[in-house]
Amino acid sequence: MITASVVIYARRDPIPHSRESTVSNVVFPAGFTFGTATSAYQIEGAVAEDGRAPSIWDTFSAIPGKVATGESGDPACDHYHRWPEDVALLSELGVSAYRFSIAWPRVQPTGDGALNPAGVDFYSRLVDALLERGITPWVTLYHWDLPQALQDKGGWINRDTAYRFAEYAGLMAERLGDRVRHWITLNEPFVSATAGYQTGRHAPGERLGDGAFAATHHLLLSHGLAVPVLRERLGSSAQVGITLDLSGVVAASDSTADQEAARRYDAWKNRIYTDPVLRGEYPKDLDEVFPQRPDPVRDGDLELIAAPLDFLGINYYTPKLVAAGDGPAGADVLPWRDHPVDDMGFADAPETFGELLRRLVADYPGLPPLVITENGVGLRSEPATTDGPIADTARVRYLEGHLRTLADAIADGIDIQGYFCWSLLDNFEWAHGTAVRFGLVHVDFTTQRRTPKASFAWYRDFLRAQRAQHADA
Ligand code: IFM
Repeated sequence: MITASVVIYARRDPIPHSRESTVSNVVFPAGFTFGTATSAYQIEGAVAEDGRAPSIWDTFSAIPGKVATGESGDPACDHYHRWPEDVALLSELGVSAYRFSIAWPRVQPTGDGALNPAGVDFYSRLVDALLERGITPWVTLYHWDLPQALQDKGGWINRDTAYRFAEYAGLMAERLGDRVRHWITLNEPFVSATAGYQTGRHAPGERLGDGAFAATHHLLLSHGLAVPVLRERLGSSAQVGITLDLSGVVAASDSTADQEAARRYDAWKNRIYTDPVLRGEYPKDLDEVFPQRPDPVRDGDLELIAAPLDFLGINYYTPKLVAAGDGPAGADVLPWRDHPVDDMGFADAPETFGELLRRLVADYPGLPPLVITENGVGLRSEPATTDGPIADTARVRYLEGHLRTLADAIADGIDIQGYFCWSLLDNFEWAHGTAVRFGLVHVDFTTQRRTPKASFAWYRDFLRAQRAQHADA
């Protein structure tokens, strides 16, 4: 009998959804971090400049048909050249923090050996510019852009990649640790492992079936190896965490088949990551999810993976409605029933976010403080060009609802310390190319013109109101 989970097994009636909800009168705790987030491959471009070597995403997106629009991450938002403009936008937005990732192949082109000074300088300048404007940098070390040279040796299927990652993490801590206190090892290892090595939807495009579990384990191991290295190089004031993408899971019906599928999907999507990181063990139903898996787990690995964290990063977007089927873990994800935002499959269902947070607290005693490291909505319907601010009211409503839910969770005593909206800019949305837009700022990918959307103004005003309420207190 599996008891621990963050899943909602029961079939539910449509979730009541208050359209009147507003966060304008909610005061988050003093010192709460409000930010926005991006990742290197999705915004930087300049993939062949200043010594950067190819990543798995350069290789993958060059294969016809892998990215729906035929694009790659070059130039994306050309942030490598336009970063001063983007830092100015962050400043205008009024965020207290900015989460960005380091492109491993820019700073250590082959994933081994000495750093590339030109690549490191780029991030060093960015960090300085943020600090000058009073914006705290939060660095993610791995957001999916593995050096191709490491993939040529097996990528995350090869245990050695985990050791290479810990070495890279230590080198970056040496270079930026005098100014950066907040470090995230991995972004969404679930996506790296399953989309990259099980379903093949993402780079490197492998379809290894249950063999993908080796990638899962080596990603988690890389995190476990990097944590003590970061602590040793950064000292006691460092804040070190990992970011997991977690979903509320709802069974599509009361049938035993759908209930069991929801449980397996929850293991595959959530618990294969939360259980090792927070408890030092894989879930008991792992055999059902990866029955033919290799066994890459060695003595001592799980102790490393469960090293205490300063925070757990959570990326939350949309709940999953799950039925028995032919997909991974014997489960299929159906379209969410209520409040679809558009045809991208996102649901504006903030209550499921609150349920997820509460279940985490219930299932994992000693849970570290939580930071929402991504939350936002992707829209296919936004235009490629614009003459003025786009009225993205669906995004504003989504953000409002999720922030309200967060405030309620904090009021209930859940230790949540930060929130990062995904994303500052429309960007390269992986296999969707630039066809799906997540930004608070519209990017015209032909001219690279940036135009803040209505959601930018809304978030800016919300942040101003938070500051004013604290100033008055
Ligand atoms: O764009 C991605 C990001 O890279 C990781 N989290 C989910 C986002 C939206 O799909």
